[in-house]
Amino acid sequence: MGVSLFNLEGKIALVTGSTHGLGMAMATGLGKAGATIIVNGNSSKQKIDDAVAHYKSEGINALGYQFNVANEAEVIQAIKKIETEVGTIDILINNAGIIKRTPLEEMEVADFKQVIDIDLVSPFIVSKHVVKNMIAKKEGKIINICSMMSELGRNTVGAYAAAKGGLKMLTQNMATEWAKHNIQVNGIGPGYFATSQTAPIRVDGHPFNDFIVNRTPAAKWGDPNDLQGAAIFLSSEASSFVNGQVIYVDGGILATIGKPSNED
Ligand code: GCO
Repeated sequence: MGVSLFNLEGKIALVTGSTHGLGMAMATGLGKAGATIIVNGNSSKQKIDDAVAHYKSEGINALGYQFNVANEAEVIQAIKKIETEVGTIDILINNAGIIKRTPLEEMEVADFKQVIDIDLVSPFIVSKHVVKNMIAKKEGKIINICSMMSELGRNTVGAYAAAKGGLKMLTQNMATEWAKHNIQVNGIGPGYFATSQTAPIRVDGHPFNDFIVNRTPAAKWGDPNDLQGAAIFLSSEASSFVNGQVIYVDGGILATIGKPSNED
């Protein structure tokens, strides 16, 4: 018992969407706990190479693989390549995702479907192909990045809420089906964090910026590094009997009804 409980030495972790933002923050946490990081993005090779260089500058062993998590053929090819060149994946964090902020009555069906495809179907696709070797090894960790919108609705993010609500239930079903293989599947639900994804609603003076600070008992936006502890916990021996749970790292948003703006 003790420090080895959280030690990820010798583990290989694939974090989708880990060239920036929350994915990079969580992958950095796993890397500093000893894991080798498989960096993924669907962007340019240069962006992935730059991200790998950043991880290495932090003393983290990292390798980059460009593939689109929504394209099953690309996923199959990439996982085969990773398993050949690096080794079987011990930890999978399904982080890659998009958001489209449009009132439902104005949203194009194609846009709605794209959000569902990337935020809900892709974690299924990647998990389906990574879990094969986890089942063979009788060991594995899968973490799905959920959201406040796994529990709550908000104006203009209906497609995203549908996807993230579904991802919470998919997490519970993956846990149900794969726990017998000593594979723990859980979720992390970030609150509101200062990232490029929230930049448009976080600018000073934006009504949403003030709203979130007031709605969050910790009275601030989260720092992406605040997610590292939950990611390490759910990737390590410390969570070997935790299945199907979503850990909300939200500064207390889901714990409260909120307060009037003139109240401290
Ligand atoms: C929004 C935000 C949220 C956060 C996060 C909250 O528009 O409401 O972008 O979706 O990004 O998902 O958990």
